[in-house]
Amino acid sequence: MGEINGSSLCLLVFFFTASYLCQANRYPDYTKHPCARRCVVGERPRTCEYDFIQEYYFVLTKACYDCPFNATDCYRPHCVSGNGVRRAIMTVNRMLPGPAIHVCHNDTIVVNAKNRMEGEEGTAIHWHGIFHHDSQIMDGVSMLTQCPIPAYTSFQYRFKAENTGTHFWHSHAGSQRANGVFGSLVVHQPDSTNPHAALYQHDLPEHTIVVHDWLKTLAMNKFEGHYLAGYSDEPHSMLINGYFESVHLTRDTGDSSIRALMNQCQCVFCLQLGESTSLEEVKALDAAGGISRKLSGAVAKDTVTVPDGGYTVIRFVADNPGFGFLHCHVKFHLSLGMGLIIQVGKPHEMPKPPNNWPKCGDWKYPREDKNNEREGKGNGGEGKATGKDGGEKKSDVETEKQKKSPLTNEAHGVAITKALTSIVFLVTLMIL
Ligand SMILES: [Cu+2]
Repeated sequence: MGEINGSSLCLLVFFFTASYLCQANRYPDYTKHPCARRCVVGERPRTCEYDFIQEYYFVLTKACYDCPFNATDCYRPHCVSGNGVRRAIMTVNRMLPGPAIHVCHNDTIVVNAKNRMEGEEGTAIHWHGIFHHDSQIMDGVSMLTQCPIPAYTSFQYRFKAENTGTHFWHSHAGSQRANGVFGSLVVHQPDSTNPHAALYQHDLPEHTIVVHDWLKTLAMNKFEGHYLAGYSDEPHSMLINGYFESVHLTRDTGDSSIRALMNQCQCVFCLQLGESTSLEEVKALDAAGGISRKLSGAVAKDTVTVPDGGYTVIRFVADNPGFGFLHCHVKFHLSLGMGLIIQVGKPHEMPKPPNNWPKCGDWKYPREDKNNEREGKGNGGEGKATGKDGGEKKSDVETEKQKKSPLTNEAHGVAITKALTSIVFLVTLMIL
């Protein structure tokens, strides 16, 4: 993930688990969701449903009463206090971070994502860290695995919590994540199967901490300002669970302990070579035996940090047919082209979407309608004579392709563009 240098477009989320957290009970209580339970071996998996209402919102609304002057008011329902600077934001259920999802391994997560952003951009929710075997179409990557969810429509995500761990969810459309659309997603397991169980005295949903960067303006202001007017790309604040304050943690005092799960931003094999590193240099270094590998017991990650001017070697098993988006999690860098689509398997090997799966993409008049126009059968009988030129045939071919492919035409365009521009990506990806 590693979004420490960017503006709020760059989101840095660390999850810690701690047995003591000041005022832990003050957050809206998704920790009391029926699925946020102690996991037991042999228990029947549950279906865990959540409603996500995504809308424009604001820091320090009337719901905050006298916040920040009366600190207690800052913890009222629907009060988002941020860093104390009033600004428009985007939220899910008027919370920052959004609802925390805590489930047990193999539960089914159902999220009814409702886009209530007033006639503006579409959205999609990505479940960062979830493998999505056989549910790859639920990965929530806008214009890759699904069309954006238009305003005032909804989309139901449904997938199995197949891999345990401390993950998070976030919007994968535009700059919405930086504007507040994210939250934690923890897949728990019984103590007896948890290799880290001995590290905890208490492993409770209310001890999840989300640390994230924050802006005092809409992310677009920062983002466009950076590229077009030389603004800094640094974030203005760091927030902890959406609040601008310190959180007190204690270490090993009595029955308290800090158990940090920093499953992001740790380098396993990183070597910084200089101001820049070419692929050829990395290959030459590897050929000379200069890159060691840990092929057993390596830390499993969904995000790694690439040192500035250096490289990172990653390895993964391509056992999940579908289209995956490998990209820099720093929005500024992604926009420069640091992203590519990885296709695993052939289209016929990929999970098929339901029949009524929403489609998106370009549209133009189909040929039969144009023929009707030419023959005077269309509106007014004055359709322009387009003839049977190659352009029309191409259009038909494209339409057929679009029917067959799980990707839209536009998504293919994005794929090609990203693949080409990824040449500047300083990550050396080596599938060993
Ligand atoms: Cu992500």
